[in-house]
Amino acid sequence: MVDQNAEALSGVHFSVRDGIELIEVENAFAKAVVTTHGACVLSFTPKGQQDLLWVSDQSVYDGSKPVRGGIPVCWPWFGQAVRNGYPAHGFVRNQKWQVEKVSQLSGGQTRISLIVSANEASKQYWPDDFKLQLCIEVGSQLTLSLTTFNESNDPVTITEAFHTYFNIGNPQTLVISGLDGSTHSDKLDDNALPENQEGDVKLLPPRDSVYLQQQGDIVIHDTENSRRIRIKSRNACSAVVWNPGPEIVKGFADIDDAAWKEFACVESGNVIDDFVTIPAGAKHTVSVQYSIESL
Ligand code: TA6
Repeated sequence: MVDQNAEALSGVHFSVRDGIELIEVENAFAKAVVTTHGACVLSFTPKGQQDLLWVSDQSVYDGSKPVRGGIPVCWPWFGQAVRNGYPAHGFVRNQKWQVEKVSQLSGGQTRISLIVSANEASKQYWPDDFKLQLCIEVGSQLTLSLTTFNESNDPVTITEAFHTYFNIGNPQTLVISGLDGSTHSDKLDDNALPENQEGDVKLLPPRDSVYLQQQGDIVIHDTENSRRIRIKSRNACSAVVWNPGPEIVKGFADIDDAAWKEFACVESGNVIDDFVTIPAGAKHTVSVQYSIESL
């Protein structure tokens, strides 16, 4: 249940939609909506701007699966499950997280801290004791910090990502810069060997691209919406760029066939060979900051 003090905080409102809890924030900088189901940020709209994020109209809010869109948290593995029957992108995005604290910072930003710990459901997939904390800061930028506390007696190896669905104007003209020098491979191009990424990346033709050892800011040039979206990250070595396009989208029950044009997934974290090993009793934090620049 939510901390009663949090309820009293101005500009923070708790509600339920179908079967999941929503936390609605409005402060001097922006509006945002977060669900405790998967600790997923569903919306972030800075004052005078369009929503940074995209959520499918076909999303399910009954808690049976992650909401399609926003910023799903992929942990403790990214991508296809390690074993048959295990959920893709890990299990925490389909678990109910607890509200640890909601506070207003001296600058007027709103900070929400959500946690999930090892539980009976997680033990079927992941034997180790852990605590996972997501700190979300809503200001003129949106900042997320995901901290893994290894509470087991052994080192633990994870992969992780913020699987962010950005609201975009036109996939034909969208360009992504800042991936130069990383090692690129694409799931849709089975034959291609990993290669050094040179130059900007377009969203089309459809891609499911991983960029390992990526460094520096990533910028999404959303010219149709007269904006750039800047992604600054800390302790994230990987980026992923995904758009299903008009054919692959048909395999997603919770994405309308025409809606592939509305979003670009640009994900930040540590995936595949960029895995992270956390010593027993230690912790690891990966974070991203999203900001919108008008053209
Ligand atoms: O990050 C890209 C990706 O791994 C794609 O291959 C596609 O499967 C997408 O994630 C969505 O995965 P989901 O499990 O959320 O349907």
